[in-house]
Amino acid sequence: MSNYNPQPEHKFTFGLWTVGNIGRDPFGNPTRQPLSPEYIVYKLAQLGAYGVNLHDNDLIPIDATKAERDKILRNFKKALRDSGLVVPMATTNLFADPVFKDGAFTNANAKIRAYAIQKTMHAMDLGAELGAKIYVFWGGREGAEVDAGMNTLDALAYYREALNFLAEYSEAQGYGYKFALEPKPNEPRGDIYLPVVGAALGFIATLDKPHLFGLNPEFAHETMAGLNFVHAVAQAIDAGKLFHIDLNDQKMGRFDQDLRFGAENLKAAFFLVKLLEDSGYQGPRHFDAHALRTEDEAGVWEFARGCMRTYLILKEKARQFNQDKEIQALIKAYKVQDAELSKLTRKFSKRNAEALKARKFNRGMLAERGPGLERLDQLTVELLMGVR
Ligand code: GCO
Ligand code: MN
Ligand code: MN
Repeated sequence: MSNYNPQPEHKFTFGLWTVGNIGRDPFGNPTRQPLSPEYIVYKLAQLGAYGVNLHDNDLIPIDATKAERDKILRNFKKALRDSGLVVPMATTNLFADPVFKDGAFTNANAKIRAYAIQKTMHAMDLGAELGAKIYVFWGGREGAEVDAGMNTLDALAYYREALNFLAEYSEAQGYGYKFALEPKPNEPRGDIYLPVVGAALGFIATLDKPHLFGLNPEFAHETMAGLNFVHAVAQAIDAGKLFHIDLNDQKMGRFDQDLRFGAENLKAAFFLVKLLEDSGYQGPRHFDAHALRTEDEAGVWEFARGCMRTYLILKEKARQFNQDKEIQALIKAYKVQDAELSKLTRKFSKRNAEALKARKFNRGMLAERGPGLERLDQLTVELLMGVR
């Protein structure tokens, strides 16, 4: 693995919309030509990716006729067959069309809510036809700039209704989807509902079929909110809810930058890769990012190669970290063990509680010891800088 060449077994995926990003921003026109879905599929396969993901309208224009849809789908499926790429995840574009300007599932207009559910059923049909087993809900327009109109409790009730409906639809059709909610604090809405991983986890518990729902956390999104993405992912894993992941990078507190994985917060990227690898996460490693607007097509493929290469380099660094004798000795010393006390605190019983209450602790002595984090962190940094 020393050449860090991506292979399908690494399960790297990209969205059609990521490498296909044409470099439009709120202030400027596109800087790149659109690439056809088939071309993207062949290029990604050449680079060693495992799969490609899509919104319904990345592939099928929103106004396509049945005949147009069938033709596009035939060509796309041929590209998948020829290249060996798979489609593990599908999703719905519920944000681009002006009809969704005030929300889709949470729109105040019952007609628009119904249309959003209808559009999602069609998109689920499409995803299932392409073999997708993970279905992402990114509620980009589910939010508000002002709270005068929508009562947030109503919005949450509408959201729940839609997700419950669609979960039943998936089961009735035998699609076997696992649904992954993707939280984001803001952009394009001033405030988006279910803004962070914890909020989505709490909401899932209120759904009819919570076991079908999990998370699709994105590096950039928690980071925009100034939160620790690695901690958020750990919480999703701990809850058995990490169904998918959007890898990219981001400066804290900025607009959604969707930078190349590892471009900005290398240390956080390292601990994220280590968490994913150590925890045995089996899902796709999806890069939801795009090349800088400054780049031409060559830059796009450099970007894609870079995301995968950085992941593999960090995976190798995680392996080194786990095998580094000095680092592991410091971690061992950091985690002070006490078998007798752990036995008391592991599970409540009257006896344990009484024994614990009777114990004398030397608080002063306990507080005196430095846990050695400066050395441990410096060794981590040196390992990452390649001098260990
Ligand atoms: C964003 C989002 C989107 C979603 C995508 C899939 O950039 O704000 O991450 O890219 O991931 O629409 O639902
Ligand atoms: Mn994003
Ligand atoms: Mn995303």
